[in-house]
Amino acid sequence: MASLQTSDVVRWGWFLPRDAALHGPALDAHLMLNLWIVLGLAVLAHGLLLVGVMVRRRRAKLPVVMLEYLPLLALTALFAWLATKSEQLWASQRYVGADPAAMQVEVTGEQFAWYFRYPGVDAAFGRTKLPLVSAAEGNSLGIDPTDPKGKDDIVTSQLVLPAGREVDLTLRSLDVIHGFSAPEMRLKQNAVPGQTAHIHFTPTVPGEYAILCTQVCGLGHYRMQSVLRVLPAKEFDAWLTQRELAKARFESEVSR
Ligand SMILES: [Cu+2]
Repeated sequence: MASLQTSDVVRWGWFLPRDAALHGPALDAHLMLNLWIVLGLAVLAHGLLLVGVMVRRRRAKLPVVMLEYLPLLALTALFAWLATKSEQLWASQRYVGADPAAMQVEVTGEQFAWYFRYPGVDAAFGRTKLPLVSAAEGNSLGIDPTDPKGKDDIVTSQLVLPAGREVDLTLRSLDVIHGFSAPEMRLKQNAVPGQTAHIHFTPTVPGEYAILCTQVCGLGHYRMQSVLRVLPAKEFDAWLTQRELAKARFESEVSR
């Protein structure tokens, strides 16, 4: 399990973790813009208060338009612009579809674990059925054995991804609402039972990162963690090939 290293705290501070995804800098910049604007407005509000007190003392009268309507209009425009920009950043990972060539990975939350499924060599996920879900029988996701597309599907407990390639995650939940979160990837998206949600991103920096659950999903919520391993492209290809071969061997032994 990746843990927070003292050197990470020294290097990245307590404010934000390191940024290891392509879309991260834009989100961080927008967050900083929001914070600077709020700081600016706080200073301005106190300045106006001071000026207001002084003006009041001199009994000078300013028109109500200058005092109330104009600032209100300016603030409405400012916050509308910030909200629109935030919405565009948010939607670019969800409503704007991923590149058709993006790698597909399915993420499933369950009390209290994350499962990751790769479609295998046929690039298609097999059908799943809830009544077939059985961790004891090695089928935590309920993959239907009668669907040939599912024969080569690979299920892992760690999310392993190649650096520099776009990934399209499909999020599901088997029981309650879970919050899929990878802080260094600037990702956070709920997994809701009965629904699928898509979120796409491109990891850029190889390394090991934490995956958390950000919804209080039950008594074991505190231990609902996993690891995201971002590998250089060649290492990832080797990892995937090894997994695919192991899966093919397993399937041929089962069918014997
Ligand atoms: Cu959870």
